[in-house]
Amino acid sequence: MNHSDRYPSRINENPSTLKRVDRVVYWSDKTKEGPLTKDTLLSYEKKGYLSLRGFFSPDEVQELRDELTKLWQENRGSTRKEVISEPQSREVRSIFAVHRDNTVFQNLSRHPRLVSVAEQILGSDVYVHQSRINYKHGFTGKEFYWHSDFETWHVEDGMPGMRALSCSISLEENYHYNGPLLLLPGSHQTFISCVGQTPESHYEQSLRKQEYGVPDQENLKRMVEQHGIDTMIGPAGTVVFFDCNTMHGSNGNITPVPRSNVFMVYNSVENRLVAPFSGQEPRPDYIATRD
Ligand code: 6CS
Ligand code: FE
Repeated sequence: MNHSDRYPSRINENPSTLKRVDRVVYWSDKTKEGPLTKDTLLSYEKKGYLSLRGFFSPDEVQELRDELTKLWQENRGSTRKEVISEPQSREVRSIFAVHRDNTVFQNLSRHPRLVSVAEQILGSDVYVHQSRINYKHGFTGKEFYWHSDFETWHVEDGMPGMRALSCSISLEENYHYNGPLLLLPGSHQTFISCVGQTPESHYEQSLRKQEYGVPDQENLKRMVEQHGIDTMIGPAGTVVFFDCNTMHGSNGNITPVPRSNVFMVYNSVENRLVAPFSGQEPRPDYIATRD
């Protein structure tokens, strides 16, 4: 069955914008039972993100940070496909599928306080679409250019609609200077249709430095003028929940202070992946869970 493509991208040679047609908060009985108050949900619906400080205690953070360091030591110079190095060096940039391959991060992906927020916002049971550690080491951590995750997950993974969210869990203090997550509040209501054709096996390059499926500068400029840029600073243990279509990025880290975050992406079971809208082969399971 061919799913109609409600968010066509990387098809035309000119960029365009589309109004979001999906809900942000899937108000349902689950919404009433969940941990977030109605006001908090309304704020998430308006801004497309939510930052909760002190979500994890210093002890919980320390256990995650120790595991993150252990994984980094074990995977330095690794040729495993889940290990992504920085564009110009062998420095570890990201490790994918930690929810699948590592017990500590598997437990984290099933943490009731995380899952209950995701289920409340998405109004259904959820599953992990993707997990990754972004190390952004001191001195060598490079930028993540502006993008909407959903644009990639729709085109390259076949995610039908906007019913997914990311949790960025800070394992180090995120200052304004060590490459914190930058979000455009309210940008989730607009889908920027990107230009260009998705190269074959694009992920082998895009996870190091994304060049296709990135929004054009004119639309980005307009979005920043309209919404402004929020910088997600906060102590380790802060969790930022953001909608799959919230425009975001982060700068490089030339300071000595690492900015290591772990990301858990939850998708609604009502929004399971179909054939990629690029018409290409699906990306591997360590990037997009399909089973
Ligand atoms: O392609 C992806 O799925 C990954 N790329 C970016 C820049 N953010 C989402 C995800 O980690
Ligand atoms: Fe992203």
